[in-house]
Amino acid sequence: MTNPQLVEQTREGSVLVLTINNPPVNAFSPGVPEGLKAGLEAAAADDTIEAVILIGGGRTFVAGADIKTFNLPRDQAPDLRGTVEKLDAFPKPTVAALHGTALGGGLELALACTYRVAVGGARLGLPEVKLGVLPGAGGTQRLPRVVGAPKGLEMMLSGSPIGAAEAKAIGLVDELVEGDLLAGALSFARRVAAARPLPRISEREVVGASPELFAQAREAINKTHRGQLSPSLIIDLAELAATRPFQEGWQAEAVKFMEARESPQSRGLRHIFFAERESARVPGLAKDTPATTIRRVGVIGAGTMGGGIAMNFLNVGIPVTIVETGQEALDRGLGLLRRNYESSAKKGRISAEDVDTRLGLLTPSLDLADLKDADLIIEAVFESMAVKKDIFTRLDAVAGPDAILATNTSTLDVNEIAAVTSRPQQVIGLHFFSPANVMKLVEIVRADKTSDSVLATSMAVAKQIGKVGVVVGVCDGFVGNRMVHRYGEEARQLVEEGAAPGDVDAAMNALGLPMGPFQMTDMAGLDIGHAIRVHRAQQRGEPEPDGWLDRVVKTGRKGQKTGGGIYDYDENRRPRPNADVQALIDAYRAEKGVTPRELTQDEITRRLTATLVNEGARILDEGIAARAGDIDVIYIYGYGFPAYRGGPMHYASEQGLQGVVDDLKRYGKAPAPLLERLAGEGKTFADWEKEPRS
Ligand code: T1G
Repeated sequence: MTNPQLVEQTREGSVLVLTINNPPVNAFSPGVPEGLKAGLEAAAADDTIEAVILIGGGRTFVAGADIKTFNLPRDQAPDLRGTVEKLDAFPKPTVAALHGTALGGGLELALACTYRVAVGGARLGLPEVKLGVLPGAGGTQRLPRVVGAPKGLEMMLSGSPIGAAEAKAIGLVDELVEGDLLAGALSFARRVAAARPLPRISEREVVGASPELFAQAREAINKTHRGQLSPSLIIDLAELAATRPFQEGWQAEAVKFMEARESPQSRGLRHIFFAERESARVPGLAKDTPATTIRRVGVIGAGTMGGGIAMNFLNVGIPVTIVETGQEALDRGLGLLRRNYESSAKKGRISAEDVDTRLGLLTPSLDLADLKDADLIIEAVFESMAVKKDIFTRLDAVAGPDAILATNTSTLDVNEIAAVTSRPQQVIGLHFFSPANVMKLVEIVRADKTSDSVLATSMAVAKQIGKVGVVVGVCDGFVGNRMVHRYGEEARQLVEEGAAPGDVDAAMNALGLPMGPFQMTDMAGLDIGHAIRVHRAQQRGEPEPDGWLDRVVKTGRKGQKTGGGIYDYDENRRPRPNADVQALIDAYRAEKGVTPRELTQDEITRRLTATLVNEGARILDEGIAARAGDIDVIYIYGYGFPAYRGGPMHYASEQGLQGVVDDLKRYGKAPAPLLERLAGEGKTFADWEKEPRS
């Protein structure tokens, strides 16, 4: 199938320009290889054509292979390797003209061209590792031949793009173009049209390689990419590029690419790639819903959360007025903010003038009335409904008529907060995760009366400050905290039955979570979790919780902040079991008449993941989350679930939902009705998402 409009041929004197038009990112979709093939054949057949330019139409060069085609059988996927081979063998100079992004297969196309020119804002990279695959169209063999083994490994293992200036400096780009890219590329092409022999990257040697380099790289990925497949394959291929002829590495790359592409890890990462973008589509919210521009932000509360939230806006140049109740708390908050920026500057993440610029946008205040000009006001005070209601009542009287009033509550009922104002349609929840200036996730809590415009503005603001905003409904704990509450309950139950806290954490570390439930609790503070459990018990008229962990809190061990909680910590904050805690657990089991038993890592992992998925299914059934992919995005970005597992819901679908139901029943838990139905029908959550909605 040739789709001529996907690749447009334009004659510019003795140069043929091939423009790839496949919006929005010129992915290498079906039709593109055919169009390029037709263009190259036309150029080869016409002696008056002396050179060929490849350029992207619209906002970018080719942003890579079309990820949507990864599930196609190999022979139906767009033939990127075949196109690269045609370019590499082409008898006339080819020039890749780069703007926007040349990523993955896009950069591989450019590397197969004779030359590369770019405008200053172009970015070049091989991000395949972020999708659990590897550069499969020559990148592992050509990049090291251009930039050397160390830089090639760094780019392929990090997946991070570099700018055009750096690319020029390391020889990845032959010329930087000022002004119009096509004009610059034409001028370059005419200059090199007669140059022979044509320089071919495939004929070059790799510099900077050594057995130590590859050994160090293998050592490093054990930390940076623990448990992942494609990084080690990339290192193997880079080593082949340095030690074997091009064709051998080229062939080996095709085999290893397919191995990676078929891996569950790549399926998980590709699921999240699309789920994250899908989560930006809010059911029932028209895509063109007007979002208002946020020019000034107010933050109430200068504690850890308030300060972190403020930083997000200061970082993108939006002025913030931050309000506290007393000068001491305000000064403490400002001091923390300054220290955070100065620490980033010391690490070279920002410049010294950034520190001053950002702090220069911050206005401290002790008076809510100073928020009258703010377009968005975010309350980030103590997690008490009474306190929040008081603040929103006072805010209602001082905030501008169109201001959005947001609460950062992590569990409380946003409808109840909205109800104390005269403008519930302008009230929303923006649940940031601590540390708020670092964690990418924001749960956008849509209250019953939140207007579409406020919702659309909140989604736009989340993107503007570099966050992943996921819309959730109002319930206790929304999505993430509601799931983690159940997960914590099950984790404590596992200990009650006989597992040591360290066993439970080790199981989840093995699954790929950087922190297991008890490591996480020790970091957050045991007293925080205890207070939430007490609050919930009071709300339900139940007796105060008195589980083994509640008893640990009462001994004064509150976690890392008191030097120890469930664990003791050495000078590197490595957790070690504490004998008194273990004795308390033993005594608790004896008091409950529990004879401790051995729990395998497999049982621990299955029970904890089943618990997460079961609560996730209930959340879907109640409409608190719109998609299982939204829950996966939340649990990856908010709670450290490994992206290469695709998130809890995708992971369970891959394992088979019937197994989850069986696990729940085996350990006495009631499967959520939706989970049981899907399992019974042999479906996955992705199938559920395709079901018509009533
Ligand atoms: N394939 C298919 N669709 C893609 C795509 C891709 N490579 N990249 C983006 N999209 C869609 C995306 O889903 C969204 O769709 C729309 O384009 C805009 O994307 C053989 C195997 C380029 C930096 O990993 O990093 O080449 O939601 O919202 O913020 O070696 O997209 O509108 O329906 O992200 O401006 C390697 C992935 C592939 C690049 C632009 N390439 N993309 O960011 O827009 S593997 C990548 C990005 C490969 C070869 C290997 C970003 C972007 P929708 P967006 P953006």
